[in-house]
Amino acid sequence: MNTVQQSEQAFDKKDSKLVISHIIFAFVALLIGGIAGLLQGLVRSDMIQLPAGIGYYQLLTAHGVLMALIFTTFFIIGFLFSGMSKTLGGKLLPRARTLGWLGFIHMGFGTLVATVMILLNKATVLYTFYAPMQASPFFYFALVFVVVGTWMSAAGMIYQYRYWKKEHKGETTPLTAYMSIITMSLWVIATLGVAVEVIFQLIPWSLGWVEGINIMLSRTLFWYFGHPLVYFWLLPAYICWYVMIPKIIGGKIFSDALARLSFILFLLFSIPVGFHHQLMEPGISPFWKFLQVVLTFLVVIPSLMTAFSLFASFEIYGRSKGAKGLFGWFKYLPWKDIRFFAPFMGMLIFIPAGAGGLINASNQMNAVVHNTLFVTGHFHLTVATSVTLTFFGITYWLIPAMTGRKLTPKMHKLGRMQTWVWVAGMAMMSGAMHIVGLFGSPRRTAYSDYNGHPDAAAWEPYYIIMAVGGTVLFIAVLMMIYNLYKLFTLPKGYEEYPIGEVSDLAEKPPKLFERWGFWVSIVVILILMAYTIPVIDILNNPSGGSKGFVTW
Ligand code: HAS
Repeated sequence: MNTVQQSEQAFDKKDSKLVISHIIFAFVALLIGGIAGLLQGLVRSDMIQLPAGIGYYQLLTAHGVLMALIFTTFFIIGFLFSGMSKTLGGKLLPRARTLGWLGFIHMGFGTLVATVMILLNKATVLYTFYAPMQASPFFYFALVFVVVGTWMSAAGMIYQYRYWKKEHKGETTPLTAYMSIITMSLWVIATLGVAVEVIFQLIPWSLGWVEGINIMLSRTLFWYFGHPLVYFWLLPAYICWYVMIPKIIGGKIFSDALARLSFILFLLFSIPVGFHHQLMEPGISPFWKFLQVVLTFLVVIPSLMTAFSLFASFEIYGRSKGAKGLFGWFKYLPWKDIRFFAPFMGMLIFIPAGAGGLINASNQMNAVVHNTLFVTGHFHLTVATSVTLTFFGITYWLIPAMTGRKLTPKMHKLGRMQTWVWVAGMAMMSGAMHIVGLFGSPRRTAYSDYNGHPDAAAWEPYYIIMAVGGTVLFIAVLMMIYNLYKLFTLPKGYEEYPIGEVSDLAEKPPKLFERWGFWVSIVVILILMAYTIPVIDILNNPSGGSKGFVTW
């Protein structure tokens, strides 16, 4: 079946239900996380005081967990299931769908328990849940449910993929499905680290079965997971940029092989780089930090390839319409189409966002920005703008495609307004965070005037801009929730699930790209190279172990 025929079929009803449930759950998390974000922004700038019984760090934990971990994961899994269904046979196999539902139930249950624990103030450990801050064991059990749920969903997708491969011997896997499998493989390999941390360190320690916890080991295991986590967020956005955007603008995918290669490079290089989050920590020798920084710069390459490919798709399309000059193609892009506009703003903002990442990754500059609001500014541009705006852009066609409805010009307009408000709010908030971070203002702290210190006084105007930006962003969250509701009330009709076709000039991807054994072996070798000796060092020089602290 070719890609054009696929996109003209209505979506399978049972699959729609699975996908929509994930998306709605994601947006509920976004709304609650958004409320926490608004309040914490206002507290941080000293504009409001929280009522007794609600703590700043409690809000910060709710915000981080619900936005960064839950909104993203539910959205991604729903979106990837939709792509697997669309491009691998037109519907999910019953077993794949069942695994998807089991995953959803586990993740949902884990999320509810974790949220209750945060609301009860028994898990105010922020979204990175760093030891020695110690949450209730229920919080850690809840995390296990979430992660095990994602593994079930991954198993469902892999099952669908393997079945399709058996039925289509020798055929190249459709690009969307191929990218989804890489995204989920990256996730499964990465979550092994945090699973070891939670099951073998945090749970026994929070239950009081062991007295001390090896902090260095727990942080190293966390960041082994924590960095590929950011690419787990990014890759689904890249699926949209590589596969859907060319179709939406009326062009073609520049190169299928280049797209696949960039995803393989993410799989290889996104995991053995966690130390770039620990550059300022003692206990890891500079050589291993250096090695992981080199690998960090290698993981930038697939993003540069993506930028190249996107520019090429835009330019080839524009020129086919008669565009002249270096940037003449720009005006041929469908600016009024929200399916394009929101992800495009995400791409545009990914340029400064990525540049910030390069600053963070450079050892000497990391010493300036680490643990400051600069880093908070960085991840609000990357995950909270480039990725999130792309997810919003996907939502605008995904919901109508799932529910048999048609986007209207009014909906496109509402979407564009929402996007502008988000961009304006983020420009203020993240811009101020970047600047005040360079002035030394720390991240992860409530408001303090540091006993009237003049340096801290100079930060105050930026806090106000952050709070105003955060309020504008909250309005944008409400607008998005309203738009989501409107998407379910659109007139009945047909909205395509946009799957781009590959340019006629592009070469076929080599068969080697689907030799999973080969690629996973390289991943394992790279992980062993980057981590074996440092982990042995950490185990050989245990810090004595720390007892748990409840600092809130
Ligand atoms: Fe990062 C910290 C380094 C990318 C998220 N990062 C974080 C944290 C988060 C995060 C959440 O090395 C905080 C964790 C915590 O709580 O402590 N990051 C990088 C590097 C990259 C990078 C090198 N980060 C991301 C992405 C994220 C994300 C993506 C989420 C989705 N980051 C770091 C480091 C730290 C860090 C350190 C630790 C800091 C510390 O000290 O704590 C790179 O992957 C970035 C490469 C990107 C590019 C941009 C390519 C541009 C493209 C757009 C093209 C545009 C077009 C449209 C075509 C090189 C693809 C243009 C059209 C026109 C008309 C102009």
